[in-house]
Amino acid sequence: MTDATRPYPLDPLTPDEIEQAVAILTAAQNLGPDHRFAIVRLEEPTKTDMRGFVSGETIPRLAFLLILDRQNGSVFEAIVDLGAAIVTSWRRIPHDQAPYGQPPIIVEEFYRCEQIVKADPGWRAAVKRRGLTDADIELVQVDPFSSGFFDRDFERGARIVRAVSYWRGALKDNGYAHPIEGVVAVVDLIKNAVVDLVDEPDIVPIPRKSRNYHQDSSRPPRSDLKNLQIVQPDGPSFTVEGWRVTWQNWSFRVGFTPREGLVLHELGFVDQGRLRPILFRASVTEMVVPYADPTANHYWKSAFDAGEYGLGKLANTLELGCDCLGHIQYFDIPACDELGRPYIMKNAVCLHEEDYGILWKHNEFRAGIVEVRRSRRLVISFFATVGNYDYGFYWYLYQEGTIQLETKLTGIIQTAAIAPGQSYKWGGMIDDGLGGPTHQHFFNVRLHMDIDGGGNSVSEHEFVPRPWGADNPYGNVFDTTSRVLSRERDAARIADGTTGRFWKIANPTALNSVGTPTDYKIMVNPSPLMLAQEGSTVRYRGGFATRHIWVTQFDPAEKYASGDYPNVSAGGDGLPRYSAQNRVIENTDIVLWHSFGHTHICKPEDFPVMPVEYAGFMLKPTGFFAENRAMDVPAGQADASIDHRTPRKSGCCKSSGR
Ligand SMILES: [Cu+2]
Repeated sequence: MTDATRPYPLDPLTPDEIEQAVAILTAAQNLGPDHRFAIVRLEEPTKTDMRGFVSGETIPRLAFLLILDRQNGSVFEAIVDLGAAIVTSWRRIPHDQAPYGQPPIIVEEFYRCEQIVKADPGWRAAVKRRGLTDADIELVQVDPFSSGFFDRDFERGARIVRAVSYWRGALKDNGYAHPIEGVVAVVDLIKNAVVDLVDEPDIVPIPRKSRNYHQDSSRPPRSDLKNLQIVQPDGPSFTVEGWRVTWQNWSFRVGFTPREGLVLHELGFVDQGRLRPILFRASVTEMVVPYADPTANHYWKSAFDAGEYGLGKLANTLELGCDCLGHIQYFDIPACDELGRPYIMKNAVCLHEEDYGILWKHNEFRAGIVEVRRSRRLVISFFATVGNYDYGFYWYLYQEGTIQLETKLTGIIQTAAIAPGQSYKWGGMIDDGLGGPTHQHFFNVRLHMDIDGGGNSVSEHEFVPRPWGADNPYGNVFDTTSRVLSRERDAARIADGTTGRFWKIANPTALNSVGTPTDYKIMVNPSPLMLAQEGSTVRYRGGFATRHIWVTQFDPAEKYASGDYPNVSAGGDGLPRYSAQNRVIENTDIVLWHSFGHTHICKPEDFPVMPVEYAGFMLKPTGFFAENRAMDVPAGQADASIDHRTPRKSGCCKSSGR
């Protein structure tokens, strides 16, 4: 245990620590006004380090810093030991050698890109050919889109974005209703110049119909919605001490990184008086959105929103009553801006409880026993806005031991201008002259498993009908196959709903009440894989999305499904590379990675802002506990939220005789 003045080893860096890390590195490496702090975060201790910590060892507080020299494009990774006040590692990243790769796009580049584009005579001429005036250009929205990679001279080793533009009638006008088709400026953010310009010969008119969503501009709101309040008069059932949360036998620690956003550390469940580990660390390490339109404005679009922008860096400040309803506990996240100054991301992570319908129920008519329990779940979430899209990441913990991740996809779709009288070949029409290109969204969650501590193994199971025979005389028998995935290459797997294929993560040395290894199963949803062709650059860059399940032997250097530097990378890094080592993954320290997503065919209902689409998965106890672990949930605990002024002695959830 730590005292209150010292951070727990997994706690995010404090503002003071961020300031110290920046100062130590700046002095040691003589950093100047052109150096940018692309990422500053805790360099986390490993599971082994943490076991040492529990038995009394001290763990140094380390900061990881990613530095970009915007003068010459050099990139450096540094580790600073805060206790010793020294730089323990300073390494140049060979971004100029294949497979290349760049730090994420930083906020100042969003603004710089717009200035560079609008000052470029070629681009100005191209948009004027489409009917824009100098005054119109002032209001044009320029999106610095991560560029993808096609092995062209101006891409190799360069720090580029591809800029697409939108006409706007006013500053608050929704530009995505007015795409400027056929014009793409490739902007080199080190040379501060447009290095390539696409200006298609065929002019598609810019759709001018306004499609806005902000409150002053949209239709009058419906008037028949009554007030809904969530009341917890006795306060919430969770306890928060620093970054540690306990609730209904669950225990975990909140973490946060610039790239991943929310991280759950040391997630476990107290069972028979013992805290039993389940996950050492869980986070979404990448997501990619490849587009399926081959034309100039779209073929290269494949945003890797974690590695090319940073889900944590783009986290929203959440608002009570709007983003979150009920009794909310917010976490403010210490962060570092690109000039190396610490700041606080207010209300970036939200923690609250939700009623979730029925947990379990039985109505025994003979004896007159009616027992029903209401389910409560703990929600820990954050929202990131990456350009046009907004993504919510919601972890749910349930009282009987289930863990769920639900991602929420909303915001504004990418759009394309369509010539009058034509339909959109590569997507769906959403309004006159306006289409939405077909695309996919792939998330990848990294689950560093810790089922009951010790080594873990993953097994694959399927349901198969048993042939007729002496042991199946009525034809009703079917079997569940079981095979342990023993090597990494054998563990890059595809889901199959027709056979109900599923995977268990077990601790082979911890036996449960019926004598088998304790385990959890991962329940994956029907979910597409990458549909881009073998040999396409997006498939190579987003290789993690070609399989639903990957299992790797833990290596602290293997943190992200797409590798360390997906931005302007030729690809090949991340899970396909990790997995190709074919290490042993049986009864050892393993990481389970799951790719899941959504294939999005755009439709009128997606505009001007699309209603939330969901994707996700669950981890369920399947032999981890000795019985339904929620049998001890009390009856009637929801009554108070119905009417707390006159608490009922017995209510609908109570056992009642007839
Ligand atoms: Cu979409």
